[in-house]
Amino acid sequence: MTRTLIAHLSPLPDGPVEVAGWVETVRDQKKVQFVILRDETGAVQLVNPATRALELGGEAISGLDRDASAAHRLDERSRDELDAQRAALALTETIGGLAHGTMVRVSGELKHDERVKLGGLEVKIDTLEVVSEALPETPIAEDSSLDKRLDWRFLDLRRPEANLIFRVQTTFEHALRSYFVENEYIEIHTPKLMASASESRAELFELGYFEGTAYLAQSPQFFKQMAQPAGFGKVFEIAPAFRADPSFTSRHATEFTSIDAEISWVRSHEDVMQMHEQALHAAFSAVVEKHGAAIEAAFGVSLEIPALPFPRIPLAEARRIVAEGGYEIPRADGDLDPEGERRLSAWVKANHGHDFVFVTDYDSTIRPFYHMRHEGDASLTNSYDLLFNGVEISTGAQREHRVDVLIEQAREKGLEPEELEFYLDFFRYGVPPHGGFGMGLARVLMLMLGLSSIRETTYLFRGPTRLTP
Ligand code: AMO
Repeated sequence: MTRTLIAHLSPLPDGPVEVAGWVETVRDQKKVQFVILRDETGAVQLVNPATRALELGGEAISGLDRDASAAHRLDERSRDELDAQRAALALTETIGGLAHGTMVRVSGELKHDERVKLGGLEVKIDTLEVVSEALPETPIAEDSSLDKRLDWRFLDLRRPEANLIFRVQTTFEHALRSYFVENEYIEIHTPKLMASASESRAELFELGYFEGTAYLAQSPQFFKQMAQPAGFGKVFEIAPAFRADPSFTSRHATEFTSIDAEISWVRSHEDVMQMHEQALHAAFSAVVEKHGAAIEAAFGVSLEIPALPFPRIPLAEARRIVAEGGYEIPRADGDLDPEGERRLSAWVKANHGHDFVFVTDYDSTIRPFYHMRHEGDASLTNSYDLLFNGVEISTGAQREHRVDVLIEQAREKGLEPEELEFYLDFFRYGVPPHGGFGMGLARVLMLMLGLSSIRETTYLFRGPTRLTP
């Protein structure tokens, strides 16, 4: 018989089934034993009516074990019955000794019974095979700290809520990929070993590379832009990015999955935002449809499909809104800080009923050299940040594609054009105007599910003091 996933038991008729998974709890009531068995899809109650085994089998077997000739005299029927009793007794003993986490394979009789709280069904155990034993003491409990849970991430991930996070991630990523593929984007895989920085130099991981030095890619920025003069038109990538960021906030990791897109022939950052919000709309629709009810049950979040278009607010106005709300951001001409982002999002929710907001037209002083500046006002850029439920999840922009302007802007930011020659070459042989965005996957999931840290929504978190497991 093949194994049935626990979530697939419910529609089956009463009858023989095989299930496999790990033991969550054992309730040994002596006259009857209950095991809660869990697999990747759910949990089911197993029952062993042990009474018979203990009362009949125990005595008869021990009697016969003492008197071998009596056993020999038994007729075939009695011997079969005795074997069955032996097996039942062994089963009862095995169940009594099962530690939490033990992996078992079970065959038994499925029975629908409305009185069973867990899913209205149970499986009466015929055979139970211990496939892999667990140590008796589990190193983490429900109330363990997040850090301790991360030490034992493989056990932590057995929680149904953790499992759900990564099912949601799968659906979200799949839907984004489908959006891109349906809209004729090309998927690219850019190298994560680089000869230079692509974002801030301060957050660069350096490593020995044969006789020289290499850097871990902070973003596919340069290479997704390269696809524009390469004539690819529209590209996307979902891949790791690395930042030597020493901060311990709930939203920063040293390695994270970045969702990047870049498209040709944009007229401004508005075209990028439209593509960005449509992709998110498609991905949220898929998540709400597939997991809306489970997310509500597990996290108490009633996830909504974000209405199109998302609100757009220029940074200067965002600063005003936050200031009028009584909060002073650390630098009046700087970016919003986390508290400023929270306040702006709350204002947007109250005034536009939206969980997302594009903050647009950042000052060129706080944007990288490759962002295109406003025509006629070089102090502002054709760029945006996307906030979701009070936190930045993405940065996007139209890029500067005129090589002379690009060189000038690089110099202004203290970068030597010689270091960027390979990148600058992209702009010397014909390049369409273009733009794109980068978005942190774990941040989107954290905010979508109302969780407090990207450590929960990253399969294996990497931070300044965490390189294991
Ligand atoms: P930026 O540096 O703003 O832009 O990054 C884009 C998005 O990536 C996520 N992110 C992070 N997530 C976890 N830990 C980190 N340390 C971390 N750093 C960034 C955030 C952020 O909004 N090249 C540009 C994008 C572009 O213009 O296309 C860039 O990397 O969600």
